[in-house]
Amino acid sequence: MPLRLLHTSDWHLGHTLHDRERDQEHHAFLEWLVAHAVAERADAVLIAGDIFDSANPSARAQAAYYSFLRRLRVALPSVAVVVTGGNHDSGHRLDAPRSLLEELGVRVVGAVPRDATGAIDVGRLVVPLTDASGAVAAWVVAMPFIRLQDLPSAALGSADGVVQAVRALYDEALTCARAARQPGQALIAMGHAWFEAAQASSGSERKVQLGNEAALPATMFADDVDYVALGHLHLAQRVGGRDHVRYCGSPIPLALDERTYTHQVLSVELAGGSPAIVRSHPIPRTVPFWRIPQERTAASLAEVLAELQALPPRVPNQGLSDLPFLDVVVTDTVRIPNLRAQIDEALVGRGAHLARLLDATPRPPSRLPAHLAKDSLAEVEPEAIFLDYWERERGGPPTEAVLSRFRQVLDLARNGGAP
Ligand SMILES: [Mn+2]
Repeated sequence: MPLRLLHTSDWHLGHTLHDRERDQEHHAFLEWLVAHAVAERADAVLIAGDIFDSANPSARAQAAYYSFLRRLRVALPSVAVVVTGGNHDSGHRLDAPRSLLEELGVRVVGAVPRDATGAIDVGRLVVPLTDASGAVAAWVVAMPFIRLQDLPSAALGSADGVVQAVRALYDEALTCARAARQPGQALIAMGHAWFEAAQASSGSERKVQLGNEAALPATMFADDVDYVALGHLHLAQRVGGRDHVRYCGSPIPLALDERTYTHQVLSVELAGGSPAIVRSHPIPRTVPFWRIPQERTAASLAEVLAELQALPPRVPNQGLSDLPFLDVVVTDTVRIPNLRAQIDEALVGRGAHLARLLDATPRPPSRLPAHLAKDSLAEVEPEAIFLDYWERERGGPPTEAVLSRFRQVLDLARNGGAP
């Protein structure tokens, strides 16, 4: 009987995007995930880190996590869940309810586990999975995000040393799993790290110690590892061209630039010895992400305003959390002084929420000396710096009233702030 797994990661419960909460999107995703796990008759759900957006998640974010675990259990009583900690999580916070969650078939490895003597407890990184008949069908190396303090200090001197030490820890855990493994049982690894040649998003993945300069090689997983469920990168992708070494990506866009991603859950079918069959299931997006201009990379203010005015009107009972995220980029020939006000005005009554306004209009070059050495700074008049700044930011000189107010402020500053 094949073993069916669902692979997900990087939920970032509690996330906010440009000050907007994501609770509703997360709620819709978790409801979908329960239904999907039932439809797939999943034997296990693997959650590869970054459950929460922060180490100190809100009560609401924690409630979303725990109520998901319960709903899944009620809907699919035989399902196993394996949760590992990511770089955003507090591993110890995830571990705190570990013994309670184990009663519900949820295995948690939040932080790299240690025994009573303080040594790494490799055995606790290895979790058995049972199939529908109750027999052990797979062994999972449930590796959480590895922090520098988890590694021997001698390894920390170089990126190479860090990579070697991380590999050694994976090797130890894989060796432990291989020792337990019987013929016909699958071997699975989980990880929350940066693997080489992986494609990152521009903003939302925090550069961690295993960043570009210390990426892990996909080849560290030998051919006997049937599937590697990775977290950390928000774009779903294969690693090193291997179909069974995968990032599943985040379930919702965590940055405006991630709007083009196909957010997905991976379903993995393992049948005794044959290669894993991996299928991708797109997650329905409940809140749209729009960018203006839509079809082009650059548009003038007039063109942008025309597109904004063509947006659908706001429906009377549409709350903020229902409104599409809107990313507006203006690329004009001169800087527009009251750009934000013009954009806001065009959006009155439209069914979209301005998340970001970027003025990509090229700034004229500064006329100030390129490098102001410390001893020459005194030679630059504050008013010249102010005029240069104002002109570049606002596209023209300040009015007489603004300039006179600037001179008053400067005078105050020079006279020690006395009125
Ligand atoms: Mn993440």
